[in-house]
Amino acid sequence: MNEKSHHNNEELDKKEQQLESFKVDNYGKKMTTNQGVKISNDEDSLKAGLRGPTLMEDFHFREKITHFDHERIPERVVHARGYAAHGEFVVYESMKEYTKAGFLQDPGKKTPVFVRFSTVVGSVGSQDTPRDVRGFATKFYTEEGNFDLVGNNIPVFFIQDALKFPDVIHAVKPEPHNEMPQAASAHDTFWDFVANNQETAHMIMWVMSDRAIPKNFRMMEGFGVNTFRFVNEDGKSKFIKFHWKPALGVHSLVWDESQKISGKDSDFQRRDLWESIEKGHFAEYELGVQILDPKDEFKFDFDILDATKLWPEELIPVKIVGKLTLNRNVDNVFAETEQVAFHPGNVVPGIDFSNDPLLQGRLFSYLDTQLIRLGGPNFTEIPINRPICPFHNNQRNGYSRQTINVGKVSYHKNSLANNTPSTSTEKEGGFVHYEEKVEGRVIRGRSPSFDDHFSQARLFWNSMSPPEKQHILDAFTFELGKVHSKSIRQQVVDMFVNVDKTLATTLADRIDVNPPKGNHVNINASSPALSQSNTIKSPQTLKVGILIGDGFNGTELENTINNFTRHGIQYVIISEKLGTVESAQGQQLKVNETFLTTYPVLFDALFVVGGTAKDQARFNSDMKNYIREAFQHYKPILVATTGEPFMEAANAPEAPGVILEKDNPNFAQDAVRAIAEQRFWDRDINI
Ligand code: HDE
Repeated sequence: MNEKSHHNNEELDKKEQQLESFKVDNYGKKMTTNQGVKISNDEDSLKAGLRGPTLMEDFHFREKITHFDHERIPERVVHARGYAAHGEFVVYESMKEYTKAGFLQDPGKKTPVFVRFSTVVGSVGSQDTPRDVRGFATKFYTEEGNFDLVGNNIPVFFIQDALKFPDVIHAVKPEPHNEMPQAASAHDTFWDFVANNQETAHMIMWVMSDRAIPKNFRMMEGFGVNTFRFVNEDGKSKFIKFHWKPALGVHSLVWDESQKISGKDSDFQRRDLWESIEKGHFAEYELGVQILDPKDEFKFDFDILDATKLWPEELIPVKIVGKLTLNRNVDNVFAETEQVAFHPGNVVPGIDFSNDPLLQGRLFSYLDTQLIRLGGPNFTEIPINRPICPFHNNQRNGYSRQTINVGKVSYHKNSLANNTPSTSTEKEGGFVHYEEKVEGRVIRGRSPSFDDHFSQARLFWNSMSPPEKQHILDAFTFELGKVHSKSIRQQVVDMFVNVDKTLATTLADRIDVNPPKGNHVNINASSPALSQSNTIKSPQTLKVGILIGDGFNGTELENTINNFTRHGIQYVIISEKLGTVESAQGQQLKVNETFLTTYPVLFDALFVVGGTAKDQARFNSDMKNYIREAFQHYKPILVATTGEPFMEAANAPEAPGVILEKDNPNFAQDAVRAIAEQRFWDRDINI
């Protein structure tokens, strides 16, 4: 059994057991070719003479090199860079009233899941922290077949009709003539698309907000985006939207930080997920659904089939259904994460589609893309994609078929096999599509109910806290500052005046275009659920960098570290060199990182302890740089009595979120509270 497993001695769950049967461990084995022939020499190719040419008959060489030459498969056309983990989903409360989906019937029922997180734009080797949408795709291995919830961390989308998907992606990907910039929307073609396709307005507000630079995968929401249906045993249907709510709240990076992380640790978010799971800090999210009775379909000032609109939670509450826990890392990233094939069309009885034209197009695209990416129709046989329930049909052959179907019947209906495999009635669990009444003329067009592109964009803007608004303005300024075409910059300003006049006017001034004419749409409503300032704040799993030299106060430090551990806070000891540092009282402390191997952007907070060092001048300068960087990213900075002189040297004044230990009987609580707060936006960072 996999040593990393979370199960200890419990029975392996079904999916894990299934995967187990495909695992191969080479440890201690003899090396062979793929034909099973034992290999005598794996260093030298077969030659005519020791200094002569290599021979064609070297089958070992040919097999090894050929296999290597074919190791790559096409990366996903979007969401190429991703990272995944296994876990389980547990139902809190029966959803029987709304859906007959088997995995949602019984409180406590567990379903194995596989979740892949991703960025959208960058290629597979790009960095983890660009400004981008994050994918949040979940495969539920239910007993009635696989259900895939293929979502994003932003609840709306750029476009309303799937026919435009290639256009938005072509516009945002690196520009074709020079393949730049990688994993970035800050370039002409993207903003040209935005200004000329104004249905993008709402999504752009989200992409310019802190949502597009999440701190890590564990601290972001997920959304199904498209409208789906629940259907219950009586055939009654409701419209629904899916949500994932992270247990640790929604938290983001700051832009300068996220750019620096791209260089200092381009694997930042995958590392966070991997290490958290290895340490037993499992990622947790609650599944929620917004449920809408079809009789209310036309009650709102937006169309519920329009994927550029969200359903404000204050109007349609999110009902919490169950909990997702990611608790096991993959064994092999290619076999599992790269080969997993998600598809919003993978549904089970009780879940069905709506006529959302974006969803309808997706229902074609995912299956189509798997065929090219995974090399034919047999990708459902790849271990990570197999359902845990039995599967039988008359599909046969194709590239790399694994199943050896026995018998001569591969057609329906038949008498030779007693007309099996046989279909199932609805009562027996057969999937029967919801019988929605549809009427209309064949028409290539869009419903006028999709026409309003700005009301919800403004609702989002109205819902932001002042620092969040500032970040949005700064993001627009950054992105458009990199757009060379003045005409595009002007078009964007003229577009976003519809969302907010001050935003567009300030932006115009910053990017050298004319102030916009006109005014924003007349919407004053806001939705508090959209602001991250209202999110959960917990110190759990946050990481403190302890900056330390020799001669620190051992008791003080021990108390603080013990207090961190009590609150689930992690810490890393950073000093001038690897080895140990020694307290004034003679205690030794192991150093985990040096000023050179890590960087303040990789921590949630700093604890400035200070001390003496071999190269004091260098130490002082490193301390100063670390403190200034964390200070400018609004992070909590805790200061031991021995650390105060370093704060002065860094010109980091007493400011919100700077917590001094000296003469402070409440230091322990203050420190934990500050760490949980994560950012102190009211700090003046212009030091
Ligand atoms: Fe996707 N999308 N998408 N998408 N999408 C793909 O499928 C597509 C959309 C999402 O980790 C592709 O296997 C179209 C919305 C995620 O493997 C492709 C449209 C949402 C992932 C595809 C959309 C998503 C994908 C590329 C417009 C949020 C990664 C590789 C109608 C609800 C899944 C692949 C993973 C991947 C098509 C829009 C989420 C090409 C045509 C909206 C999370 O099939």
